Amino acid sequence: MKIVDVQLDIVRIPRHTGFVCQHAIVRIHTDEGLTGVGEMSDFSHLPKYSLDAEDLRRTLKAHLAGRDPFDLAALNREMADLFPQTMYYYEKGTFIRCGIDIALHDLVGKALGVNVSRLLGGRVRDRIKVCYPIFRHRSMGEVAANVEVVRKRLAEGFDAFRLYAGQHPDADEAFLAAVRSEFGSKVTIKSLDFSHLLDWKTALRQTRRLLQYGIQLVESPAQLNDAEGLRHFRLAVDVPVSEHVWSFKQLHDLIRRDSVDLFNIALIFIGGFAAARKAAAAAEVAGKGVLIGTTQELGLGTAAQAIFGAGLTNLSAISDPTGPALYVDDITAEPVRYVDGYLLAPDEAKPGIGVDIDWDKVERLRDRSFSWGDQRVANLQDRTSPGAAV
Ligand code: GAE
Ligand code: MG
Ligand code: MG
Repeated sequence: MKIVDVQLDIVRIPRHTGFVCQHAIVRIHTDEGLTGVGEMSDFSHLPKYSLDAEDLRRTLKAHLAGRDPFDLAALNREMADLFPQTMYYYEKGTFIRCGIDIALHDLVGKALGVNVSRLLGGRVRDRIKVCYPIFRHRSMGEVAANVEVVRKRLAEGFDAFRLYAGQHPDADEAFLAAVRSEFGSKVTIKSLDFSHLLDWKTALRQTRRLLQYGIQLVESPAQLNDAEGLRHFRLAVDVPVSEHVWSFKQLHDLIRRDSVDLFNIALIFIGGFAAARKAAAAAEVAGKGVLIGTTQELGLGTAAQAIFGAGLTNLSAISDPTGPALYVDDITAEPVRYVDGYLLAPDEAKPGIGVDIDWDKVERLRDRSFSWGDQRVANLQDRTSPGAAV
C-alpha cells in the first residue's frame, strides 16, 4: 500500500465560552482506496502567527507520497526532522506531527481491520475520568458565571473540575468557597492550573491560600522551562505537582531534577501516539504518574487521546480531555461519549481510531485559512473571547 495524497481541511469552531479555535482535519489517501484521518487540534494558541495551510499540505504530500503507511517508526522520525521539537509548550510542529501520526495509525488500523488500541498493546481500561475546565478569573464579576458552569456541568455528570488560577486570587478564592458551600464533597477540584504565568514563589503563596478548599494537585506553578522552580514548589507543598510534557529534553530535565510527581501528557503537545507513549514509558521508569492532558481536541482527537489513556499502566490522576463538551459543534458523525464524568474510549470493534467523520459538517465548519482575530495576549492565554471583562 502506498500513500498517494494528503488533504487538509481547516475548521473553525467556537467554544461555549465564546473563544473560537481552528483545527485541521488531515486525510491521508492511498492507492488501495483506504483513507486515514487525523486531527491537528487547536492552532489558536500563541505564538500569534499563522501557517499557510496549502504550503503545509504540499510539504506533507511531498514527504509522504509514495511511502508505505506501515513504516510508522521511520515516518515518525522523519516528521520529527521536518518539524523539530523546541522547548515551547504550544509548538505548532508537534500539532502537525500529531495529526499525521493519528492519521497513519487510523490508516494502518483500517488496513488490518483492527482498532488502534489493538496496535498499541490493548486496553487496561475502557473509560477515563476527566474534569471540566473553569477558565481563569480576571475579575470578581466572573465568579457567579463560573459557579453556574459547575452547576450546569454537574447536572450533566461532570463532577470533577479544574481551575485556571493565578490572575485574580480573590476571585479564585471566592469561586472555590462558593463551590464548597453549594456542592460540598459532591464536586472534586482536580487541580489549580497556573499555566506558567507566575514565578514559583508567587504560585506557592496563592496555593497555600487555596489548598483549604480541597485541591487534588497543582499544575504548572512555575515559569516555562523552570525545572528548578518546579522542584522548589514541589518540595514546599503536600499535594502532587504536575507539568505538561512538550519535548523530550524538557521531560528529561524534569525527571533528572525530580521536579514533579505527575506528567501531563497529551498527544498534541508531544507529537502523536509514538511520542506520547515514549514519554509515558519514561515517566513510568522514573516512578512518576501520568494524566492525559488536552488542548481541547474535537471528537476525533479526543477519541485518539482516549485510546492512548486506555492503554496506560501508570495513569494515576483525573485527566483533562473535554473538548467535545466545550465546543458548540464537532466533526464526528456520533458524539464522543461522556458518562458520569468519564470519557468512554471508542468501540474497540471498530477499525482505526473508531470514529466516523461527518464530511458535511466539515464542509459547514470550513475556514479558508489559518488566521487570527483581534485577540489580545491575555485572551489567548486565558482562552477567553475578545471583549470579555479584563
Ligand atoms: O494547560 C492546560 O492544562 C490546558 O489544557 C491548556 O493547554 C489550555 O490552554 C488548552 C485550551 O485550549 O483550553 O489548550
Ligand atoms: Mg495545564
Ligand atoms: Mg488548546
